[in-house]
Amino acid sequence: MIRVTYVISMSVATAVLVFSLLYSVGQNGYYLHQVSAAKGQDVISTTNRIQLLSAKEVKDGVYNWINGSNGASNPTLDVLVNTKNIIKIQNPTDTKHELIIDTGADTLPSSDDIVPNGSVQLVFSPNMTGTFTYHCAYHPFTMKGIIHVAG
Ligand SMILES: [Cu+2]
Repeated sequence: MIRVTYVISMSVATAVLVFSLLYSVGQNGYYLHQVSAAKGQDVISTTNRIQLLSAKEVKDGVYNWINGSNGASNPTLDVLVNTKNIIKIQNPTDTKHELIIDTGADTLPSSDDIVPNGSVQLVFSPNMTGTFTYHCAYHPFTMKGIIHVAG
């Protein structure tokens, strides 16, 4: 895991995005999805926490998520509350995948489709701590794990 810390000085008096998704799809550019927002918070520093995830065909037609740093299958993801947690996902397989985080929100944080040989960055900024699950939309029984949101 690579941890990049930098300070953003922002005077956001009106609205702070607390659940937001920012992801890039290959060379196609960036998309911003706002899932929910809270008012009246000032963000004076942000720690970016970067995790690497990859899809892998572990046997014929069976896929797992793999920790890009240590190779663990369907790893537990550790993210921080009120933080831009960047999950970089690579898909070297020949089928598409979609990472979905089961937060219980009306709109679940999602990578959208990650095409074969594609890569996506999912930026997950949770506003509450807790333990959630994540899964692949296409392989929910073999590509799934736990995500901890710590304070
Ligand atoms: Cu999948």
